[in-house]
Amino acid sequence: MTKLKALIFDVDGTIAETEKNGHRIAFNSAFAAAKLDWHWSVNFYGELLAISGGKERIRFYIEQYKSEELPKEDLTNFITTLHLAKTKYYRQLLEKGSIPLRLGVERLITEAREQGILLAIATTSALPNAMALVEKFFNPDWFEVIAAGDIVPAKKPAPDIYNYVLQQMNLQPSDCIVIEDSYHGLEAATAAGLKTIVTVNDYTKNQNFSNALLVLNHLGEPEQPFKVIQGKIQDTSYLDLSVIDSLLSVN
Ligand code: XBP
Ligand code: MG
Repeated sequence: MTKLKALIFDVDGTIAETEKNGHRIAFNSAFAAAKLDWHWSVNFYGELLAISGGKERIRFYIEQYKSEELPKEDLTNFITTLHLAKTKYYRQLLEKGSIPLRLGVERLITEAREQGILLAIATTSALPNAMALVEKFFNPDWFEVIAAGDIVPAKKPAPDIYNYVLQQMNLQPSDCIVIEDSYHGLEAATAAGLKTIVTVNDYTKNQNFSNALLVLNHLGEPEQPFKVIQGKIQDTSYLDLSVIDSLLSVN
């Protein structure tokens, strides 16, 4: 009998590799459309990911690197307009299929639906971006709550977005497992009392995941086994609900 009631998914870097080939490209397209000669390379964007949230990331970049170029008074409007354009480009990239799901995500979500395990999303990304991804690959109705962007005052690593999801679902942290990809995400979930499985990617593979239940390179498939980076797990090649349950019973 399963103890698990809900799976809570992060979006960016977890459900899909959205950062390098999605958000980053969209930011650069928005900069070009605004006639700004700004360009965020793959490596530089990795550094900028220390700042959660697209609007916050643009503001940080301007303050650190471009403070001479822009008037201070309407900076917030300027950032909002730039970010709206970025959202448009990001959604176009998703719609045309440039950003595939990560390995094992569709399988695990299908299994959860079949077994009556609830699903939720907790992301720092703006709601239109999260919705575009859910609509492309899934169906918003499959998720009890899609918590995104500015719905809470403080973004990850603050626990707000996870606390919000728990409140909306009326569940306890011990009822749920979070799937995340980053240190910020893990810290947010942990601070909300939630246990977390991390699937790393190129941007996050060297981060500190000592608070995670398990760290994998991806969720795996029967024919495409995951690598266990941290933690103990039964002899299996992919993460399914029975593996999650067995993890919960020993932790
Ligand atoms: C990732 C983020 C987001 C995206 C950009 O959050 O920090 O800011 O990089 O998205 P998570 P927006 O991994 O929690 O989903 O431009 O829409 O903010
Ligand atoms: Mg993430």
